[in-house]
Amino acid sequence: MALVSGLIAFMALIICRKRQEEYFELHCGYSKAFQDSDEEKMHYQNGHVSFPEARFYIDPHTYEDPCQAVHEFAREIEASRIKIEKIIGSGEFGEVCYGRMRLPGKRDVPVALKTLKVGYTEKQRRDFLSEASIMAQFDHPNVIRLEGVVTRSKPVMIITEYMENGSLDSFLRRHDGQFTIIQLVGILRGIASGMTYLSDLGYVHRDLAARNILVNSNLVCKVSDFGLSRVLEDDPDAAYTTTGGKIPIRWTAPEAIAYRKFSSSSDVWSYGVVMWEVMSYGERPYWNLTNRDVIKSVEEGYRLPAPMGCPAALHTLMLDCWQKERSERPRFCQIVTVLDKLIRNPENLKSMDTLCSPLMNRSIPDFTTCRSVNDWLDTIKMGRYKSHFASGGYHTLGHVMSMNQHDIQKLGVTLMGHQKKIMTSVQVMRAQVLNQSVPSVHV
Ligand code: ACK
Repeated sequence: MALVSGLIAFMALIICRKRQEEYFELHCGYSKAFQDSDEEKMHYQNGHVSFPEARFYIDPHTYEDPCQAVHEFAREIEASRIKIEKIIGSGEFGEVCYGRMRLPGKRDVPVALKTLKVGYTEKQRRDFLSEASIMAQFDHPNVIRLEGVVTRSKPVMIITEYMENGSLDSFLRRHDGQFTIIQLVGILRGIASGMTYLSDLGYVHRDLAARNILVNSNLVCKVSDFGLSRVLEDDPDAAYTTTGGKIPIRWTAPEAIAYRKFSSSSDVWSYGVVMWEVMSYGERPYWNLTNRDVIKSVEEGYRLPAPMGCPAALHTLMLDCWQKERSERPRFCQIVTVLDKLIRNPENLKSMDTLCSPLMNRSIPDFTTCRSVNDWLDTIKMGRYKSHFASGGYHTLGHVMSMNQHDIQKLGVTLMGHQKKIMTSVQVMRAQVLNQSVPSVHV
């Protein structure tokens, strides 16, 4: 009798626990990973509550009061500890500033301050702070770090680490051609590592693009721009689709555009576009094609060509990220592995031969239509070297076509990326003029 009643009590206990777990999963949107001891083990570290064994991030919108979420995850910082020094940009909710933060017993640190503009609605405040609730749950060297929030005084602020070089797209444009391929692969590796961490936590970014990656003074790249409503209210590249959603078309996977199937696999597609942005030093994906044409071209199977000087191995990885079938795309952890191998064996980055698709040929300018050396330099966006060519005595395209890499160096083109770009287009022009087949990958 004692054995039977013991067994019944034990089973009842198991059933109760299971029900409780199901309830939490259903109502709180997070799983057992966050129950039990994990909750007891949370502790504050920098601006975060840290979860030693966290497996999933908690969507703050599953809280009845999302403001409660922010206080649960993020540390409140007294406004008197912050000194705003200058405005560095603007976001959907207000200005972004540079400032300094001094915490008791610590040296002051540079910080970025996202402010909520005056006259906000309650919904705006909630949406604004939801980004902090999400960010506070992350702790990875390639994900922007939250220092804390100011909510008890105005302006309401989100305080993050300061990234000296700002967003990646404009950073690359400012430094066109100035990095080695290995440095660029290092940048890509960092972003893939941050995304591996986020996807492992079950976080789908939905707006991964070079403009949403920040770069610090050591060239470390960190994924930023979290939150849910910000997808995609504050993204100038987001456009309304026929289904009413606002989506950054050029960066978004076809299934996410067509029926809003956002997943880590659609983030991988966007990552492929980020790779392309990085290797082309911040070129606009699909150039001046309209959004409608981008959707149509991608649907028809066209893919972005390898940027000038981009190793074939990297373009192949991009093409893998742009597989139509999302299950065939690599996972972020696999992307990290591939990039690590390339960093360890840089000779694999030497080949420029890659697959060719019709859209790729579209990217080859027709140099036979260039009327002068200056015209040609403008076409390849190397107009800054006009005076170098003129003073080197290169006044005609015929003369230019006889150049080799050494001649280009002698003109004073010191950046390796620019030398390659110019040399490649000289080779292509030569082939076009001689009516030979053009090595598509080199352009
Ligand atoms: O390209 P930027 O200088 O980098 O301009 C934008 C601007 O604010 C609006 O978003 C910059 N920004 C945003 N967050 C940070 C940060 N944590 N550190 C440095 N700059 C930032 C971004």
